[in-house]
Parts: sequence; structure tokens; C-alpha cells
Amino acid sequence: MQEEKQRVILVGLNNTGKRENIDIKASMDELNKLAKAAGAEVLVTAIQNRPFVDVTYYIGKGKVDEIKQLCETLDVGMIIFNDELSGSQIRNLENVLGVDVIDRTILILDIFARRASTKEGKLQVELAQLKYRLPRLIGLGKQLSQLGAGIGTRGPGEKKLETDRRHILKRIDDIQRELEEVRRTREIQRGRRIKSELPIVALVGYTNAGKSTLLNSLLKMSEQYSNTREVYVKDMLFATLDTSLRKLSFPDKLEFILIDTVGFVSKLPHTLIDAFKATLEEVKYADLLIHVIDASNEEYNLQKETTLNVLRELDVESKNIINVYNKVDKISDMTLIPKDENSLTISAKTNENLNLLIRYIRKRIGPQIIEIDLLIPYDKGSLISSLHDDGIIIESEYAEEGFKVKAKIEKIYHHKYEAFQSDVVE
Ligand SMILES: Nc1nc2c(ncn2[C@@H]2O[C@H](COP(=O)(O)OP(=O)(O)OP(=O)(O)O)[C@@H](O)[C@H]2O)c(=O)[nH]1
Ligand SMILES: [Mg+2]
Repeated sequence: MQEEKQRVILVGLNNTGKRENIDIKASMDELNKLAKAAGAEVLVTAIQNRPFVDVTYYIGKGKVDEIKQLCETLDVGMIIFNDELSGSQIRNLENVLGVDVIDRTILILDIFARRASTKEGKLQVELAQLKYRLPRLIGLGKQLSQLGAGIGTRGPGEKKLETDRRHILKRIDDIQRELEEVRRTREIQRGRRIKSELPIVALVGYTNAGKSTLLNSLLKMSEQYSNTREVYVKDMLFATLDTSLRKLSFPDKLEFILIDTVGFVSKLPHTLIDAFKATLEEVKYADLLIHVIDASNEEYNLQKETTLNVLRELDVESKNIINVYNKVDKISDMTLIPKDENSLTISAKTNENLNLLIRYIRKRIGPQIIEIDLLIPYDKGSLISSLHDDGIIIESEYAEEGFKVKAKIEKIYHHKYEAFQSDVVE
């Protein structure tokens, strides 16, 4: 059934009194994409500059009246706010405006509710929705009494929630128990994987950065391609909601499990991060993280930061991380992209530099990695650059006799350096 598009207005507050300087325009652009991902048609984007939040309406009353006018003229059915609102703010706004009011969190939760496909994914989203609603029960009267199919109304049986708060608490309890059950099964699977001793590589990054595309492209290059399935790719926010795993094999015994994960977004609701913590545990156990960054997006530095913040919140601070700047087929100026041992530019779409990425992966998790201490005479300086190609340099210092270097290299290149090894006792 074709769902009719919800006509919406987006409202953002540029809190000029706050110290940290957020780019309100970028934030509203993102809200716009989120709204579209939820199937809405955005008619107007309104921003109010104000030094503080209004307790009653979040924005100033004058602006509320202006928006009311717009709602009537444009036949708008819903207003979406860029920040989390309190229950009473939602109620007050709905009373004045006469249309549904939701916030960024409800919107994100709604998208997740639409996309979740596995049992665990669905349970996690429902849990996040319930936890968001519980402290706002009084405020959300209008929405909870609706049984429509619009944005923000999807999810747990609304009528029951309205009649009894205890219902929610009980449902939360039930879900948590069910989730534990599902997770036990996954623990067992993880145990099996660890037993298989294959290294685990996880793709992380902002939503729409190209993680799933990269997984598919690597899958195609992998020897395992004939019997593995591709994952879902789409140009929309939150295309992937469940982690999927694929085993990849490359020549010279490079084998690993590649995990595709849910993408991140700024202001990701806390209830959601909590709910997805378990799914994202996979990331914690990874031997290597590949941070996929959409280098064609103007805001990619901000997106990179957001991802790192969410990882921090999940207590994942892996030092073993490769930054891949993706979608370089779309950009002409690459001067601003960092160039270092942990970064490379790729295109998951055209396969540009994917062989190099595989080399990077091999350097870090390949089966044949050894650590060597070398003393390289100054007239053999070119060996240093070939070391960069064959492995990674962990430490280096200048000594009288030459460069002292500690490096990790692939065993197959050992013969090139053997003569300069300083830790060999004759
Ligand atoms: N031009 C170009 N487009 C790309 C590239 N990689 C991915 N895309 C496109 O970017 C969009 C998002 O790709 P996905 O792979 O679904 O992104 P994702 O990171 O998995 O996104 P979520 O699952 O939503 O977190 C799709 O339309 C891809 O075709 C690339 O290297 N170049
Ligand atoms: Mg994806």
C-alpha cells in the first residue's frame, strides 16, 4: 500500500547563548534527510535564533504563532523539532498548533522502527521507544491516543500504553528478558567464531558513508564470493540496522570476518545507543576497525567526530583503526584529506584503492606478521620507504651507526631485511 506523504515543517533553535558552536544549517539539513527517510515531505524549514530555550514552547511564542499560520496556509500535518522536547513542551505546542509535534529523537526512533528486520533489532527499537516515552507519558497524550500509520505512531500498541503506565514497565521488563535470550544465542555464536580463530574486522562510520557498499565490494573481490550474500545498500539514512557478518578470503591465507554495522548520526538518542549497545558489542571484540568516512560530504569532519564520540560512548577505543576516505570518485580536490599510515582514500563504488585497503588490512591482521628490530645504515635509507610498503614502523630513532627501527612486517618480506636485524644473537 502506498503511504501518503506526511506534510511537515521543520523547526530548529539556534541557541545563541550556548558556548559550543553548532552549525545549525548543517544540523537542519540532516534533520531534513531524516524526515525524508521517514517518508515525510518537508515544506518549510524554520530556524529561530534565541539565547535560551523557552520552558513552555521550546521556541518563542511569537515564532509558534508564525508557524501556526504556516500550518494553516500550507495544510501541514506535523511539526518536527530538531532537539529533544519535554512531554509538556510537546503538549503545549500541540495545543496551540493543533497538529502533531514530534522531536528529532522520535523521528530517529521511527526510522529505526521501520527498518529493523531481525527479532533483536525490533526488540531493541521498541525498548528505546518505551524508555523515551515513559517520562513523557503526560505530554504525549495526543499521539498515544492515535492508532494511525504516521511518523512517530509506529511501534508498541499505543492504546494499551495510554491506559496503563504499568503496562510499559512490564513490557520493558519482558523485552529485556527476551533480549537476554536472543543475546545468549549470539554469545554462543561469537564463541564459535572466536574458536575458529579468524580475525574480526568491523566497518564503522556515519550513516550513508558507504560501509555496506564497501563490504559488498570487498565481498566481490574475495574468493568466497560464490557462496556469500551481498548486504543491503541504499542512498538513505540508516539503511543498515542490523549487524551482518561475512567471511572473506584473499590470497596468501588472508582470512577474516567482516562486520557491517548500523551507521551513526549526530544527536543519536541515548535510549537508542543503550538499546543498540549489545549489537554493537561486535565492534568491541573486533581486531581491527575500518572507519568509513564520506569524503564527498562537506561535513565529513563533523561526521568523523560524531562517530568517534559514539564509539567512545560504547567504550570502544580501538587503537587498531584504519580511516578510509570513501567516495573519492565524487571529489576533485583531495588536498585536505589527511595522509598518514592509518588513512587512505578509496571508492567503494569504483573499487579504487581497494587492493591497497586489503594490503592495509593484511598489514594489521594478516597471519604472517612478525616484529623485527633493525639497524639500517644511513646509506641504505631506501629500505625505510620499502618498510613502509611492507609493514608498519612502530618506533624509529637516529643512532650513530644508522636508523634504529622497530617494525611489523609481513613474513614474506623478511628476507629483504634479515641482514640488518639487530636482535639476532649469533
Ligand atoms: N559515488 C559513490 N557513491 C558511493 C560510494 N560508496 C557508497 N556510495 C553510495 O552511498 C550510498 C550509501 O551507501 P551505503 O553503503 O548504504 O552506506 P552505509 O554506510 O552502509 O549507510 P547506513 O547503512 O545507512 O549506515 C549509496 O547510494 C551508495 O551507492 C562511493 O565510493 N562513491
Ligand atoms: Mg549500511
